[in-house]
Formats: sequence, structure tokens, C-alpha cells
Amino acid sequence: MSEVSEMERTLSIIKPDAVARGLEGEVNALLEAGGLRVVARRGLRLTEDQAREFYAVHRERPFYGDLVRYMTSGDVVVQVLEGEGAVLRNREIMGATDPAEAGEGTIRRLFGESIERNVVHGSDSLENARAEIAFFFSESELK
Ligand code: FUP
Repeated sequence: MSEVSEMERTLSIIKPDAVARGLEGEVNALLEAGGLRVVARRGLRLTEDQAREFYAVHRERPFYGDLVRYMTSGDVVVQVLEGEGAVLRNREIMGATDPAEAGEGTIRRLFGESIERNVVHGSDSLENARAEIAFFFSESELK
């Protein structure tokens, strides 16, 4: 890359079926190989209210109910990634929302089962990254 990127943080979620399939280690190996470092992480089960709020931007979309059901169906891992240009970098390593359209070698192409069961979430802007990190982590957990 020719441009100098700023050090950034972004939010990553390993989604329920990926946790259940034991993909956490492989997912994080790909993120780390791409230059991102996990600086905070926690396993948890989203409540329905949390999932509805987290995905509130999609509340008018036809897939919203299914998405909330899926995201509350099992444990997830929420984690903060740090690195140069971390927001975009994470999105590149994840690949397109639909695994069928994701590039070779991306997490979603390698492990995704459908547009809903697409293994990982990643913040899509620096502004959303800040809000999403604060949604799950307190200042004291983020040194
Ligand atoms: P992304 O930022 O790549 O996670 O994609 P979006 O913010 O557009 O979508 C958020 C989540 O909604 C996706 F990860 C999966 C789900 N979704 C569907 O289930 N169906 C769709 O048609 C689009 C998104």
C-alpha cells in the first residue's frame, strides 16, 4: 500500500455458528496474518434487545427478524482489532457480505455458509467502529 494509514481500532464479532463450529482460531489467524492484533475480547450471548439495537440500522429490512434470531442463537466472540487502517483492512480480510461474492482467501469465502451465516461482523467505518466498540467494551478494558 502506498498510502500511509493511521493506527485504528475496529469491532469484530465471530458469529454464533462460527463459534459453534470452532472456527475462532482460524478466523483470528487470518486477521493476525493480515496485520491486525486482538487487543480485547470476550465471549457472550447477545440478548434480543442487544441484537436489535446493534443492528438497528437494518430494522426496516426484510431480513432483520431472522438476523436478530440468528445473532442470539448461540455464543459470539466480540473483539477489538488494532492495526494500520484497521477498519478497511478487517473488511478486506472478511470479504463481501455474501460469501458467494467474497474474494478468494477471505474469511467469508472460506467459511461462510450464506449471506446470514457469514462468520464475522466488522465495523464499516471509523465512526461506527467507535460506537460499536463502546457498545461492548468499557474504557478500562481498552488500554
Ligand atoms: P456487512 O457490513 O458486510 O456485515 O453487511 P450489512 O451491514 O449489509 O449486513 C449486516 C448483516 O445482515 C450481514 F452480516 C448478514 C445480514 N444480511 C442478511 O441476512 N441478508 C441480507 O440480504 C443482507 C444482510
